[in-house]
Order: sequence, then C-alpha cells, then structure tokens
Amino acid sequence: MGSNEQNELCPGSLAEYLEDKQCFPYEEIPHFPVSTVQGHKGQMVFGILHGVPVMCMQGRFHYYEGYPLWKCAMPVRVMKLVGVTHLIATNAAGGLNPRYKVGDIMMVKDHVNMMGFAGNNPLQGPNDDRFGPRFPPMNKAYSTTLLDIGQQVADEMGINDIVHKGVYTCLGGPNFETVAELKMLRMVGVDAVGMSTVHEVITARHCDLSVFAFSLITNQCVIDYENHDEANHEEVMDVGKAKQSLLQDYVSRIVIRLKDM
Ligand code: 6GU
Repeated sequence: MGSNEQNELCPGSLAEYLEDKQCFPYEEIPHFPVSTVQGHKGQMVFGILHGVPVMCMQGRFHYYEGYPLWKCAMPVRVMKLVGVTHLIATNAAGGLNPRYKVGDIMMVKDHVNMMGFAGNNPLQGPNDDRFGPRFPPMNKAYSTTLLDIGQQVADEMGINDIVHKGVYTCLGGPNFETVAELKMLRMVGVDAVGMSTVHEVITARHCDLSVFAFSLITNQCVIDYENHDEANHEEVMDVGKAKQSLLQDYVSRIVIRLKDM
C-alpha cells in the first residue's frame, strides 16, 4: 500500500515501476472515497512487479481527513474482492523506542489500537459476513512468516542494523502528540506512533489477508520538556524522500519472495 503527499512515505513511486500498468482514478471507482489532498491524484494501480501481480494505492485515506475509519479502510476490502492475498502496509512514524534512529525501519510485530480503546473501530456496525466473522481474533495480526521474510531481506541487503521489530500505534491526528501522551504510549509498550495502518490491518485480518507492515522512523519523539525540538511535516517528508529508493528495494525483494508462496 502506498501513501499520499500530505503524510507518509514517497508519493507511490513503486507503482511507477510496474509492468503492464493499469490505473483507476479513485473518482472513477463507485463509492470510493476521494482524497482531500490538493493536487494529488489518488488512484489504484494494477501491474506486475518482478513477475508478481500487485495492486498499489497511490494516495491513501486518513482519519484526520474526516473519513470514518471504515471508509479509510474500505480499499482493503476492494483488494480482497479482486483477489489480493497479502497486504503490505507502510507508514511514516515517530520513534518512541530510544534505540531507534531517524531513517530506521520498524517491522510491525504488533499494534495497540488506541482508537479502539476510545470506542472507534473500522468493523463497527452490522457485520458483513461475506468478509469475516463478527468477533475476529487479532493476536496473529502480523504474519510471522512475513516478518521472517522481512528479516531475511534485511539481512540480504545488509541493513539489519537499521531494521527493528516493534509495536506500532495509530492516533487520529492531525496534530502530533504532547509530551505526556508520548510518555503514556511508551509506558504501554509502543515503539513507534503514526496516523494510519491499524484500521487497515484490522480490516485486512477480518477478511483473512496476510499482513506485513513497516514504519519508516521519520523523527524521534521528544519525551523531555527541556528538549525544544518539534515534530514537523517537512521533516517527515524529507526523511521519506531520502529513504525512498531503499524502501522500494526492500518492498520489491519481499514481494519477489511471495511469488513462491
Ligand atoms: Cl511523532 N506522531 C504521529 N502520530 N505520527 C507521526 C509522527 C509522530 N511522526 C511521523 N508520523
């Protein structure tokens, strides 16, 4: 899954490398949300990546844009309906684990659904039994097989010093967190915090897609009242751009390994 210009990693450029590409602008897909991001053309891109058929989102929907969570995650159900079996979700995140440095990758081994704690969940409302059960388990949200592949690829690329496994949480945004909020997240075991992914993963697991997710650590969270650094969107974008080709390589190598599965 890609991301949009307003937030997160590169503007979907892995999609540009696909062979036999076919693009479907979001506004031409019935009932699809339309990205609120000015000047960015949201579209689904189908094609072949190193022999593997893939579907990429160029532009993604975030809760802070004003969509309900189910609508943010609705493209995942479209993926399921067209035959997708594996979801790769990426995001930009603030690093809470003090060992993480800017530019590191955190494979998501688990998440804390903070918005769920507040009574907000993409699966709320009548259950659509065509997709999955009313009460789906979430203890195996992130495929250990895919985590192993992510680790093997990191080893193969010689980047295992910057690749970690950790716990992600999503907050609604659009503001970054206060010091007190970050301290609380750290206390409950969160390693990286962002504004996406969790609701998409819940929706994907509900309909039994295998999930791999990783965060690019774009900034270190400031948990000290004496430190006057502030999280800002430009930094997030700059780190995303700087790491764009490395991340494309990382995702491509993971996708190649899915061919044999
Ligand atoms: Cl510090 N917080 C959140 N919620 N999202 C982020 C981030 C921080 N850095 C990048 N994305």
